[in-house]
Amino acid sequence: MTTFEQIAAQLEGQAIEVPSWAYGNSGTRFKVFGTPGTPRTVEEKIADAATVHRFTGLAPTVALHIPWDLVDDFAALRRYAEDLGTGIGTINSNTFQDDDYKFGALTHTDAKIRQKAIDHHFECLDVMAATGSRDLKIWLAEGTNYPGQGDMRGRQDRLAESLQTIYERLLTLGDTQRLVLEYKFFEPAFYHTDVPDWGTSYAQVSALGERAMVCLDTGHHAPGTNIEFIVAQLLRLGRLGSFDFNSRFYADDDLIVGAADPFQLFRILFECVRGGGFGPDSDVAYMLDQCHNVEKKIPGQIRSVLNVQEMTARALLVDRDALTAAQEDGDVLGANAVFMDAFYTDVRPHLAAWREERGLPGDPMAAYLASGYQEQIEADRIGGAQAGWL
Ligand code: LRH
Ligand code: MN
Ligand code: MN
Repeated sequence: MTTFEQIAAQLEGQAIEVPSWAYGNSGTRFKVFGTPGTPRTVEEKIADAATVHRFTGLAPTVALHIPWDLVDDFAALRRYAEDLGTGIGTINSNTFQDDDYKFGALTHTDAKIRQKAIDHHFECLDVMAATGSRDLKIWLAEGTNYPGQGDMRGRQDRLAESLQTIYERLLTLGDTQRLVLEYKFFEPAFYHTDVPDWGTSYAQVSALGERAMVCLDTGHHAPGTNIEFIVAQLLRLGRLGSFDFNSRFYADDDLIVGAADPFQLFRILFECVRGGGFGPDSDVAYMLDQCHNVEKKIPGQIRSVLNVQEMTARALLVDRDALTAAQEDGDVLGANAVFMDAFYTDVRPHLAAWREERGLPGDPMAAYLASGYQEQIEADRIGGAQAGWL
């Protein structure tokens, strides 16, 4: 049995990026409930993200979404974030809220519309140059609702061409920047989606070059999909760029990661540990892509990053030698027991002590709730903004 002491050092430096949009008001198409204390500006979202990091030590960067988080001076925004102890991470493009993109953006048949969408990505690259961000993340809302509505094959070809143009410009930024292409099997298009699955994303990014990767959003699969298998395969192929973590009961619910199915999160993180997708030598970016419809947002984010940390610790606890031995012996139940022993280990007391040793609160949630920050923002911020995506 592996002990917590044996794996503690590997938890050092774990980073889970938080999304700026998690701090805005959100809901469903039926109702958006306002939450007292909701940020009114990008700066206030960043201040809240920095607060999550201050109490957990787990979330050193915040992802931005353009144009939701558009400001005049991104270099100044970067300094503002750094002064608060956080950094600006992934830049997300947005081609899903403009009438011109009703029938496609990077796949559109009209070259002018395609160019407009490409230019938007160039603008995102300019933002990255100012913020020092590594990753440009692209999720496309493109597809069709009816058989025959579009030429699926032609759309793939145009997508490849548009992505190539964006990728070539990205390479001029420096040696480290990456393009990360996210897939989603449905919504807002329902008959066909242009990047519906990891295979399509993989095919598209492989054609671009080494610095183009796949983003796996845990909410973007059909029910019952073995997501950890996809993780294993993408790591094997060297193309797992990043995670958008969240959890789901039905579809793209964007609920707190690890809330609906902690065991699935454990299995995913085990494949990361197993396949070189975790630790200082890994380039895989761990991010949250969540919204908090009815709960308070900062506590929701604190709970989320702690869930990832807890399941990471449990995944590290799997006795890999014992597991391999049982697997090779054909000891079906023995192998399963090794796996489950780690999953059922309660690491929370160990993690509390681990945090205290590092000058962090043992119970970040309690410390946040006692800090007065929530009361302060509820008093100060009147008329908080809605998350941009609704
Ligand atoms: C699409 C998505 C994508 C967007 C975010 C707001 O469903 O997961 O990552 O950028 O939601
Ligand atoms: Mn996502
Ligand atoms: Mn999503």
